[in-house]
Amino acid sequence: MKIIHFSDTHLGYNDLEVINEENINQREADFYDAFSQVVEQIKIIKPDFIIHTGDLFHRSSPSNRAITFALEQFKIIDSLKIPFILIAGNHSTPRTNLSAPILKIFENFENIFVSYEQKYKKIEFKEIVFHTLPHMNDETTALSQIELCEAEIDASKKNIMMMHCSVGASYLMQEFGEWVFPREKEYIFEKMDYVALGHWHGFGRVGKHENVYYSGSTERTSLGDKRNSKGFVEINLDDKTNSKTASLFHMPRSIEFKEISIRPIVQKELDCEDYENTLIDASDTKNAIVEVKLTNLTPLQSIDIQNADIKKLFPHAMSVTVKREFKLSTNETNLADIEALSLEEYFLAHIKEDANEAEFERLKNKITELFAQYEESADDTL
Ligand SMILES: [Mn+2]
Repeated sequence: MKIIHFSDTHLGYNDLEVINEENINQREADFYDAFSQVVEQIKIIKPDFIIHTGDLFHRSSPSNRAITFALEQFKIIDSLKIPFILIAGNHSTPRTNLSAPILKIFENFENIFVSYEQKYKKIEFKEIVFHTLPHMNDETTALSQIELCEAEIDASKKNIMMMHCSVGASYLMQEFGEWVFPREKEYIFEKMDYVALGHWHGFGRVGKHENVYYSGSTERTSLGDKRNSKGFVEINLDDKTNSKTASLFHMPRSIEFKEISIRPIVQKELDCEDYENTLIDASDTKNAIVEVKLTNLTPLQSIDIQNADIKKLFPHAMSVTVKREFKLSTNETNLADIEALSLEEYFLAHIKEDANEAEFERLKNKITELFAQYEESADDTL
């Protein structure tokens, strides 16, 4: 029996203010692309079941575009006649009872099974039971729901547990309302054939549990997430034998991470000690998200080197962000540089980076005027 597990697809997420040819935020489009890649793989692999462990959408009230995209993809999945089981994560659960959970829109598909009502739900098939524990805003309810789940384990079938939470403190995402699975209940995992987790965005096995996995997200929701490998998990379960000894061990035959191809993040460092002569290799930055760190900067250089100049070094990148790191040791010349530089000059250089020429000229006059006024009032000799 084959299961595909994916999670944290965050449809509707957008970032970086880059618009593509179809007038869609490029990062938003990247997330749709990642989802489509998983669906393409599902068509090829033809698993027996598909599971998604939460954060299908980035927000609990997604945009029309995100909803439309999801409905199109779900129609494709539904037509494959493979049962698709989904649970709600913290991003798709409304924080108040006033708004309806978005996953409700999938209730009318024949092969799609959703669990979003902040309580345990058992989704049962002939040979397998999916124990779903969607995101719950209230931790006290959560404990009673875990106990319900435990009571429903069916030793004559395969048992799969699905949750969107942190297991142990090492998987905390520092997000509002995240749910930490109680340590004293972790022994339940051993009674399951596989425990599918969502919430943590990197693929990986959880601690000492050999059958407990995060599939990770399908894209990066922050540039701080430097992991370049994203994808889904393919689980092969042995067909259950009736012998008592076999049921003592709940170990899937194989668990394999399948990578999809996502936009790379490339980090570059530019040492400003010898800025003029530094050669930069941009050959690996095509369509990439590029992060450039300028190091050993002096304050004067920081004004001279504008972000626009750095961006020109990577003409084929999707986006370029610049981080500035100043030289730590200030020798005499540097101190002189700082003193020679007025606050007004600093400020003007900053404005110049973001404004176009006409706008800069207009602002420049205003700024000069303001600084003149300030200097007058600050001059106590008057
Ligand atoms: Mn998430």
